[in-house]
Amino acid sequence: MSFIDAQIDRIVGPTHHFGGLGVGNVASQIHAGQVSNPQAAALQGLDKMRLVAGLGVPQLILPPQPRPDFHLLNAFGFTGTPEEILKSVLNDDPMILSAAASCSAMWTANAATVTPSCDRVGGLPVMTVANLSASLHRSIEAAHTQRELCTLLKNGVDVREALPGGAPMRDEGAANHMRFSSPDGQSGLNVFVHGDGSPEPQCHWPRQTLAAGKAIARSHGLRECDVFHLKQHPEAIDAGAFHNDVVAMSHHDLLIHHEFAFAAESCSEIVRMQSRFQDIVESPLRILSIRSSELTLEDAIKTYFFNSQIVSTSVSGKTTLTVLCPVQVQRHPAANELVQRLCAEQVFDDVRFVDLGQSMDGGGGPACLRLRVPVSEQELACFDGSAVWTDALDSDLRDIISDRYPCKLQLADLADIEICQQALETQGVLAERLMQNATGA
Ligand code: SUG
Repeated sequence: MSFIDAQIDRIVGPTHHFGGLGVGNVASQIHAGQVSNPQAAALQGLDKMRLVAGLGVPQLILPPQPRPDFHLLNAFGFTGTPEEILKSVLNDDPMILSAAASCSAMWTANAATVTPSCDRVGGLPVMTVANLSASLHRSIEAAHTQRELCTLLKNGVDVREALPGGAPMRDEGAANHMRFSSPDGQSGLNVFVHGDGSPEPQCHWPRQTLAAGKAIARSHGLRECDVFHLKQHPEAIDAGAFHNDVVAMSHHDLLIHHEFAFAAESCSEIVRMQSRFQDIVESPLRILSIRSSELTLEDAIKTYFFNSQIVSTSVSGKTTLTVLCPVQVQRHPAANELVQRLCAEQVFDDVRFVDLGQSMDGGGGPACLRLRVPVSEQELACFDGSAVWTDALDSDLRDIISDRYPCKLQLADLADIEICQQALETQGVLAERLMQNATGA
């Protein structure tokens, strides 16, 4: 049986704005307070989904999570009519308004950690929803994400609730998890990446803990010999690599990482990983460490080179690897040269450049915008059909977004009841259109 990576993306919501809320996230902080374009953000996301679906990769779509989240505002003591609540939260604590209206759930690589059935000692594929407890605006995603994933994946995947425990159990999902496998997706090794522990970064709080990675590995029933824990390089975290997928990309038997992605203490674990891979897959794990002389850490973070999205398709036994890079890579001489070199060396068969400017300004590139779920064909067939990308769905979603989304938004606009009501209604219209998809509308 072979396994293919289904990709789950989410439509960016109509309250997309630059709140500067991303912990240790340089792009989010640089763009804080700038005027956003929610309509462009949502259309850019759909462009990427269309590209991926067009390559023959299963593409699934989630609607935006409802924002602003009035339950959160009530829980923090803001009461009265919705209009009064919005005004008083803007006056008292604008950061809370920003968190309640954040569309950060668009970065689905942070939705969950996924274990396919073939990596487990027995049973269904399993997912643990990420608690995202390093930041307020992201921690409010988990409960809704769990309900959505349960509906989407029906009974085909055991979707587990987020780890309890708060800060000591900080978990950011698949952004800090890599899975290596044979080209048919079988025989997986699972690598969890954390940032805590000595030596600690000096400027930014590490978002993922070793304890969280260990808890997920245990509860997913992974074989101990196939689990590896790597530590992020503290300098990478300090430079703005708040997630591992900002400095490392992985697919099947390929790991491409910046030389400063992992702490020196992780070297022996990487050696153990290579040796285990060779034992079970009977071919080498291809590890390409990119030197700073080729691409500095700063430029890697600026261009999000390592956040490129790798997808593969297999036709008559021939696998084609396509890499979707942000246009920032194409525009940057060293990063562009690097991807062209990797194509010339046939590490990739093709490169496509995608303009995700609105997401990039919040610190999310192509790979942040998708959750990979390795599934067999039978498992995929059990998923909820309403989320499956189709031409007709794409076209209707674009119409709704073009008609109803604002093209300019700033934090103060989110205290406007009409803008918020329109946003909540639009999220309902998008969810409704997705639901009709199951019936082939
Ligand atoms: O968690 N940005 C997100 C970006 C997530 C990127 N995901 C991966 N690397 N997989 C974050 O920092 C910015 C929100 C704001 O600034 O309003 C934000 O949450």
